[in-house]
Amino acid sequence: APLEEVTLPLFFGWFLLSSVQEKVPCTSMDFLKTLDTLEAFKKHLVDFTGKAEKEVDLEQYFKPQGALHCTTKFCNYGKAEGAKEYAENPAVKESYGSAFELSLTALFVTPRTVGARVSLTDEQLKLWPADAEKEAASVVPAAASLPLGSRAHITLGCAEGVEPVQTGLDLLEILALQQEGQEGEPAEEMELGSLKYYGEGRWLLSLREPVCAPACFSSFYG
Ligand code: ACK
Repeated sequence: APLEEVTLPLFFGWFLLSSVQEKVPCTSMDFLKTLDTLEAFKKHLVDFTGKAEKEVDLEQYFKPQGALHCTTKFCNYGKAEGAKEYAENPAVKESYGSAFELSLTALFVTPRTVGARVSLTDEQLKLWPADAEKEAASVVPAAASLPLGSRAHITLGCAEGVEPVQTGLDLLEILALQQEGQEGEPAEEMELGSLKYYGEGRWLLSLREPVCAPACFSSFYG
């Protein structure tokens, strides 16, 4: 078989450059540190602990998941549907190894994951699989009608026993609620931006200043 048929990666994506591999987790830690001290958060603590009285240390609750990246296509070494087609897309081939600037526009937290929303430019959307949102429709039915790129995120941490694929699904859930017209319950004006609560332990912080994260478009074999 030709080499590329046997060497499809686990996934393609943008990998944050080392200059921001530290900065983004710091911003996230600052956010988590503040979040679990807020009265609004304590009021809904049962979402995280199952018990109202219990406390939670969000910095310990979420475990880091390795090098920060924004997945474009999960290929599973070629076993995922559309993996080969994606790898052969001329836009993907041309951009492979190139630098991009990702714009992080929100941070979100659920009892399962913490992540950053990535708002893709038109140029970046050329590398986004057409079915990335539709693929999630079995879990988040409204996802199929969300704009292309809605799922784009960086996983910052997962709760014990939670797989990182959950982060994008959690983001889609929140965006689906917004699309239905749920604006979220305003919870707090923070230095980083305004925090809203979407029920069931879902929190979204819209960043006042988007974080610009230089990243390299590449792939991960593991
Ligand atoms: O945090 P992530 O975006 O979620 O990065 C990891 C990466 O691939 C390696 O596991 C993502 N991932 C895993 N399974 C899937 C899937 N079925 N669809 C989309 N992304 C996935 C995971």
